[in-house]
Amino acid sequence: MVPAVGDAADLLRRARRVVVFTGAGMSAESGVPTFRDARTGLWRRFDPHALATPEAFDADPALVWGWYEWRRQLVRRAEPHPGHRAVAAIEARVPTVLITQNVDDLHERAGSRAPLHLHGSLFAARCSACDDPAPVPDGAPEPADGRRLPPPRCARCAGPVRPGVVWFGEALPPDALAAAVDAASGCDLLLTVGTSGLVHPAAEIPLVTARLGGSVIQVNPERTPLDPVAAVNLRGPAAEVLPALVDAAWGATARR
Ligand code: BJW
Ligand code: ZN
Repeated sequence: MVPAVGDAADLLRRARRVVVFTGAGMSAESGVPTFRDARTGLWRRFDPHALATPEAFDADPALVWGWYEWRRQLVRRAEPHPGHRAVAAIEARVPTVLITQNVDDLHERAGSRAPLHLHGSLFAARCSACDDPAPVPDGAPEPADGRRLPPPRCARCAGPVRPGVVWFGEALPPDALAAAVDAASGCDLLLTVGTSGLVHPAAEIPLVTARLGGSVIQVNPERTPLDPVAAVNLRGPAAEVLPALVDAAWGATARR
């Protein structure tokens, strides 16, 4: 059993309103790379300034679109793991709001109903000129990582279509952010999973709960800036710790 999982299970069992807040580490064991991990993070191999800013898209739309198409196809091949299903099991047991920074759809595919996607989605796209929603092409030829692929053109104004994700310097979707702050303010327990807690304003969500007297449980194999606000730090991988937590709270049948 993961050390301290019993303490965390007590908090979870007693909670009346829960927030689960996830980052890239949540999907790591499904084979989706994180951003900042020292050996495998995307930002070790790719420059965020050249790929994840509006200026980068304006300068080289085919480079940026090709990189996102590569990531989209990687996610399409990935499968949710037992940690994603454990989150859905928590939702089935306690009123829960799931807030994710992830742009993949693994929570949805594990049975979570309506995650708030603070940083958008790989499976949404819109015109970079007129903002009209645009379809995400299905079955595009897979570009190797770093290979250019010209973006589709907007049906209304022929502007280049961009990924529906939130880049550095861009505002988060206001409705999702407001709902997230609301949920973090009103919950008695927030479970933060697999985030480095470095990217703002999302990183402030667990702090909102802690400041208002709610409990924070953190699941992460590494130390993060959120360690001091967490009542319990569960140092292990999401795919192992989350099922162990649900089992300890309600028994193994809760995950079926
Ligand atoms: C495991 C595990 C396992 C591994 N199990 N765990 C205040 C202070 C300083 C800077 C700023 C500030 N406020 C704003 C800023 C600027 C900037 C920012 O935060 N910069 C910092 C990096 C310094 N923020 C912004 O620009 C934001 N916008 C903004 O502020 O707009 C203002 C505005 C207002 C009004 C009008 C206009 C503007 C936008 C931020 C957008 C972030 N976008 C990205 C890319 C999304 C698209 C894409 O996917 O390509 O979002 S960056 C990237 O980081 C991605 C992630 O969602 C985000 C967070 O990363 P995350 O999820 O925490 O991943 P990692 O890799 O950092 O950590 C993984 C963790 O998992 C680690 O801890 C591992 O140990 C752990 N782990 N395996 C459990 N198996
Ligand atoms: Zn357009």
